[in-house]
Amino acid sequence: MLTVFVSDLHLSEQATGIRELFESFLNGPARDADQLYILGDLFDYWLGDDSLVLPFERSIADQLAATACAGTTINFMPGNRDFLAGPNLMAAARMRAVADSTVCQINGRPTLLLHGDTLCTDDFAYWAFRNLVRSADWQRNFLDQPLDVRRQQVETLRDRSESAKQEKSEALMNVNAAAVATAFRQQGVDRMIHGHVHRQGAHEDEIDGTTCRRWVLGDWGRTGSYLRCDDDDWRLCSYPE
Ligand code: LP5
Ligand code: MN
Repeated sequence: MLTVFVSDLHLSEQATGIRELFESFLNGPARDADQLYILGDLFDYWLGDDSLVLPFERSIADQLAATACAGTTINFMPGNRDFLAGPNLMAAARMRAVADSTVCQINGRPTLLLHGDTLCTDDFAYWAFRNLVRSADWQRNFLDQPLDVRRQQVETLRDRSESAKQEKSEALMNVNAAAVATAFRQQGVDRMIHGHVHRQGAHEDEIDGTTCRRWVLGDWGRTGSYLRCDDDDWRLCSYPE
């Protein structure tokens, strides 16, 4: 059994290098795997499933569907940039939707999977923003607007988010240790995988006398980052190696 995990690719029409890297990953390590998990922020942003009419969005969905048809089960968890991904994207890309903070059996081991933003509990400004855009009313109003208006709003939001981040410390934008411990305790697991913070690493924390292991996926740039899990070895890898 081979399972691979990625997150934080931030695919966009402009970032052609990452698109090519991901396409080759889908035809390589992902095709060799039984399961591919995408733990959020596959897209730089997802404006709603009606964007599947656009050539870039459609081509990514088609590439994912081709890998799924070749035999890899693809599981998609939304991130803070693509939480508007809906059933039409899942169907077009032949992906299975997995909710944030779900315990899945990964090669027979119960493992908590998250995007990772919910572990960043010190970032109050982000939480205010998150609560707003995750409300059903807000999403309905947003999706009622034409695609080009939504794109304009999100471009403005990206600028505001980038300047807000300049004012925040690295520690504030990282996971909160108590939130990590609470997640392990509440879910009753000793393994966790997430992305979002862009700090690839494997961590071991002693929680209530149990060694808990947490793998953090890296973001994609000139190279890709993925976690490769076979039955007895879970390893963070670069792509290409
Ligand atoms: O994404 P990343 O890692 O760079 O930064 C995140 C947090 N920022 C965000 C914003 C997204 O990056 C923007 C793209 C989302 C597209 C979603 C599409 C549908 C929604 C459309 C909304 C118009 O998530 C950042 C965190 C960082 O992670 C680390 O955890 O710090 O949070 C922020 O920077 C948020 C700011 O602190 C507050 C933003 C204030 C803007 C308020 C505008 C409200 C509504 C705007 C409507 C036009
Ligand atoms: Mn994210």
